[in-house]
Amino acid sequence: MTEQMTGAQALVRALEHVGVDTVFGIPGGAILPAYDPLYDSVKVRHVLVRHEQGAGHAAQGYAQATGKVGVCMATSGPGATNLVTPIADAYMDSVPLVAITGQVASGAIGTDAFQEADISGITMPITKHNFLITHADDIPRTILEAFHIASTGRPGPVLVDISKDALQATTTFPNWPPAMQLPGYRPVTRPHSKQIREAAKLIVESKRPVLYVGGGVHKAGAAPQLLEFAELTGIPVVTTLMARGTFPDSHPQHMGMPGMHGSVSAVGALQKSDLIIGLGVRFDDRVTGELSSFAPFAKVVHADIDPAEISKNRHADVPIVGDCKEVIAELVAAVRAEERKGDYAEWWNLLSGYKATYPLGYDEFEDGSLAPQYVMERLGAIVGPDALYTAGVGQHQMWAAQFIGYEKPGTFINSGGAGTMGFAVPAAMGAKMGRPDAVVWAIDGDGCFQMTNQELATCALEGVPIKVAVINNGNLGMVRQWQTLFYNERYSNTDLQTVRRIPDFVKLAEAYGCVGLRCERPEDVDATIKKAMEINDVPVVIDFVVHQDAMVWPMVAAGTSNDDIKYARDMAPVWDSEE
Ligand SMILES: Cc1cc2nc3c(=O)[nH]c(=O)nc-3n(C[C@H](O)[C@H](O)[C@H](O)COP(=O)(O)OP(=O)(O)OC[C@H]3O[C@@H](n4cnc5c(N)ncnc54)[C@H](O)[C@@H]3O)c2cc1C
Ligand SMILES: Cc1ncc(C[n+]2csc(CCOP(=O)(O)OP(=O)(O)O)c2C)c(N)n1
Repeated sequence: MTEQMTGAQALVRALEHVGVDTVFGIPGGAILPAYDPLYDSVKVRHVLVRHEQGAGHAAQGYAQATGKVGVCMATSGPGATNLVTPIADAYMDSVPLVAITGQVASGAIGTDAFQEADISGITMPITKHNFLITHADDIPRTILEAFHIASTGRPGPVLVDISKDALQATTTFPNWPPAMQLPGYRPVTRPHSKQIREAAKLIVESKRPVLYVGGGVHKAGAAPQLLEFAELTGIPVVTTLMARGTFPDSHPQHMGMPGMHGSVSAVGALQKSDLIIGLGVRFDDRVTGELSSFAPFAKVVHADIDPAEISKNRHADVPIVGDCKEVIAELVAAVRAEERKGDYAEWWNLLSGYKATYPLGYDEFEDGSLAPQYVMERLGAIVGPDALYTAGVGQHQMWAAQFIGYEKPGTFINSGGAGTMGFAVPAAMGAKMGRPDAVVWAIDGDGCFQMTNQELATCALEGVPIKVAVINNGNLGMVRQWQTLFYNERYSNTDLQTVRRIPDFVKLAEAYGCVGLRCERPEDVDATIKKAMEINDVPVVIDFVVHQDAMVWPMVAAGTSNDDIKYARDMAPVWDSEE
């Protein structure tokens, strides 16, 4: 049955039809018509955030915790431009997001009207697709299309910009679902069988294969298929920052995370391999290091749902376009069908040697101050593998990747491609709203925390009891680390002075209606984490005051070869690049 209503009412009705239960946003003039029917919706909960950037990251956290599309909303002009960072972040990390923005009335577009910004133009290069709607009749179909595009194929952000007059005009709500008009959009999910057979042949013939596993494997929901494939073949596995937990850290075939701050065994597994089987990975520069010297002996099988990724950075000898769940399931069948079996004994000798000789580790401080890596280890041990962890960007993010220990897919949610400081707190809020049953920890730096901590007010008011571990080293630590290593210890503008307790994070937490705790000594870490775990009615912030000189190791310096990986400062090269 068709029904007459305003464009704004049609928008809310369409959101209900596509299954939206949570929208993060802030109202303003151009989007105001939409907020009126939103007020009446019993299906859609609108969460009033404190900054639109928080709305975008919360929607990302929600999306990554639930596998559904995250939704954020803002008004025109500055409201919309405040969403640009999370939209770019979602684009880089392939997060399904729909951002809905109000636009000035269609007749005023292009006149520098009050709060006008060409947000569809601005976000053109950072969205999977975007729409500008100026007719109310187009709203329901476009919403359906936006959700379809965001969530299928390679997931990504879609912007829907709606002029104020379209929201106010009268329209007829169509029978649901309306027909989508996306003739050119047909993501390929089934891999080509010839390519699969070719890959299986290379796998059994190779002597030094490695499974290079990325965010696409988790997005495909293919962790069980990956486990079966890895155990069937006995091939070592590395998981990128975006795939932590997709293969259990505790599994004996897991070599760890590759890349700039990866483990020696994972970097070595790629660098020394004769066959890289890349599954849902981007051959990102943080992983390859200097591209021309990356994995010089390896042939490459590369499977990705987005054909544009294949051979983008590294030539693929066997390109496979498809969904990783189907790709891996078919690889399992194809390897089983091969009469031969790979012999990787010598390869395992080499990699086991790397693993035993160069485990992840860190130095304690003689003055008894806290090592941040120890905090991560204890968090992982006490909180356990069922929790969701988000992270900001910097040293704490890398330590969280290295030392917590992930056993389950999707349990580590962070900003990989864009590296957006301020991601952790709002993403944790969104994750907790999507998965209220889960314990959600935000691991943040003192720099990052000061970018978006205002969402703690939202958490306290909306009853979202996240837990925040601020790794407070008083500095923009990751930048300071680069200054230590590459700028002669000239610490230009990286001292945040939070050691002087400005702001005092405990008092700040209390001002936001949260519980604030402080921990400065190793012997207090367990008790403080346990105390935070016992508080489940309000958000908790722990100010972990750590030593400012802790560094992230191993490290491949930016732009250099993976062959130059340093296990620790002033240590000789790990291997001979000719080997
Ligand atoms: C400070 C800092 C340091 C970093 N250091 C490291 C590091 O040491 N190591 C590291 O690994 N990363 C590091 N990163 C992250 C890095 O920048 C990249 O974000 C990351 O390496 C990319 O991971 P990925 O290759 O798994 O690709 P993702 O960005 O996760 O991309 C996923 C790929 O899978 C594809 N895909 C999506 N869905 C499917 C599907 N259903 N089926 C098949 N394919 C699919 C997509 O098309 C895409 O190509 C760092 C980031 C920061 C901020
Ligand atoms: C929005 C943004 N601005 C600047 C940077 C550059 N940057 C990367 S890490 C970092 C320091 C982060 O400091 P902090 O949050 O204290 O974390 P730490 O590295 O000390 O753990 C900076 C400034 C960034 N990634 N994002």
